[in-house]
Amino acid sequence: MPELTLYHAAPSRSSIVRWMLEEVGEPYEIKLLRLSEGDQQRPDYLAINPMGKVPALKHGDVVITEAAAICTYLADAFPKAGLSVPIGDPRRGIYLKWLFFGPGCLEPAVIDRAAPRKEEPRRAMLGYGDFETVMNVLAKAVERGPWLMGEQFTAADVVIGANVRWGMMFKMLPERKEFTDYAARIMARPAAQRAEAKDKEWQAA
Ligand SMILES: N[C@@H](CCC(=O)N[C@@H](CS)C(=O)NCC(=O)O)C(=O)O
Repeated sequence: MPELTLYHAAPSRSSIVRWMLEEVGEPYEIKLLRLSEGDQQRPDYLAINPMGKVPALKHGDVVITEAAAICTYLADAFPKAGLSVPIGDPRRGIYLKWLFFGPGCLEPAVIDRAAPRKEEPRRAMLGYGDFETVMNVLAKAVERGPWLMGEQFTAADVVIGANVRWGMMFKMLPERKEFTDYAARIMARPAAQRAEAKDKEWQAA
C-alpha cells in the first residue's frame, strides 16, 4: 500500500499535486471525487478536508491540504527528487517567495480579472496590488529560464507553472512570449505529460 494518497478530481487544482507526485516519483494512490456529485461535501471527506475542497494529501497519518503547501511538503519530504531548496541554502527565501506568490498573488490576480468585483478595490487593499504588476513581475522571473530558480526545477515551478499553463489555456493570461516559452518548457517535462495523460484517461472513462 502506498503511503501517499491524493484526494483528486480531474481537472482541478488537485491536478497540480498529481503533477508534483509524478515529479517526486514515489508510489501513490488516488481517491477520485466527483465534484459535480458533491463528494467534497460528504461527511467522510469533510473529516479529511473541512474546506470541502480538493486537493488533500494523506501521508501516513498526516493530512495536508492547500495545493502549494502540499507541493512544498512533498519537496521537503522526498529530498532525493531534488525539487526543494533546503533550509540553510541562501536561495531558500527566493524559493519560498515563489511558492507563496502562486496562491497569494498570481491566482487571486487572475481570478479577480476573470470575475471582476463590482467596485474597483484600491491597489493597496489587494495583496497582489494589480494585475499588470503581477504579470510583469512573473514575466521577468521566467524570462531567463529555464526555471524560476535558474537551472534547478523546483516545487515552485509546479505551483507557478500550473497556474501559468491553466491561465494560458483559458486565455486568462496575456499571450506574452515569456509565458508561452515557460509553458512549453513545462509541457516538455515527462512528469507533466504523464500527469496530464492519466487525468485525460479518467475524464474519457
Ligand atoms: N485554496 C485551495 C483551493 C482548492 C479549490 O478551490 N479546489 C476546487 C477545485 S479547483 C474545489 O475543490 N472545488 C469544489 C467546491 O468548492 O465545491 C488550494 O489551493 O488547494
